[in-house]
Amino acid sequence: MTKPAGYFITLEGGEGVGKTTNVEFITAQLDAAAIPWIKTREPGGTPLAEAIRGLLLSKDTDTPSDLTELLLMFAARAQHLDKVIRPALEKGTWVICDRFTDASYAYQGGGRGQSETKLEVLEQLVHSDLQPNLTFLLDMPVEAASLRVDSRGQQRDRFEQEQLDFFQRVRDAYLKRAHQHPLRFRVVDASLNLQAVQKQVKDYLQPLIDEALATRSRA
Ligand code: Z5A
Repeated sequence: MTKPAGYFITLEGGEGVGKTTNVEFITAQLDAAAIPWIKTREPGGTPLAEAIRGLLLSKDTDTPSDLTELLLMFAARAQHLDKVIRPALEKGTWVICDRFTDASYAYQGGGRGQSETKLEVLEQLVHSDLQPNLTFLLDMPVEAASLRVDSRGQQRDRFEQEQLDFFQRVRDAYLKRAHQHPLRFRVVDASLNLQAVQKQVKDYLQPLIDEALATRSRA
């Protein structure tokens, strides 16, 4: 009997749309169904990848060129996949990841203007064999999301200090990705109150949980 592989779920969206908040909500749903999970994030998720994250988000190092930024995102991702994501999925553990490759298409592609060809080459190189089973795109107008970030009262990192037109290009690129991959993406209206957002997330998540429970009961 082969052990069922875990599901790979990613959360995407611009700054402050509620990804971290909804990672917690999803893991609570998995706990309720006794499904094993880990939560992780990008860039980051391993000591080396977290060190790369520190360099990428810092305002104090010399500013990376757009190509350097893109390559560092995928370098961190390769490490994260090898050390954390693939081993967990192979054990049957679900992986809930705050951002993944769609963020590179949105930020380095849409935001910085790196070509889709470069992104596709790196995606092929790093994870041609693996895509998320489900991607939540938390979508809302960039002005309102920016107010949420301000309300946290923390210092803005190197990405968060970009202007609204940058975040509008990021949002547009995410919506384009969702349109190109309709089977994998679920677009959630993140501008609603938390209860309404979590109802949408739960409605989209439940079929996967039901499928996993049915597989378990047949095993
Ligand atoms: N990046 C990249 O460029 N390329 C890549 O390939 C990858 C990443 C993987 C770090 O990401 C940066 O890396 C990111 C893009 C780049 N920079 N930006 N911008 P990050 O995910 O760590 O950074 P972030 O997007 O800024 O995440 P965040 O600030 O932690 O936001 P969030 O997780 O989406 O939101 P939150 O913390 O859950 O919620 C924000 C606040 O809103 C908080 O006070 C909540 O209580 C509140 N909230 C949440 N939901 C609601 C609702 N529904 N109503 C009202 N208030 C709410």
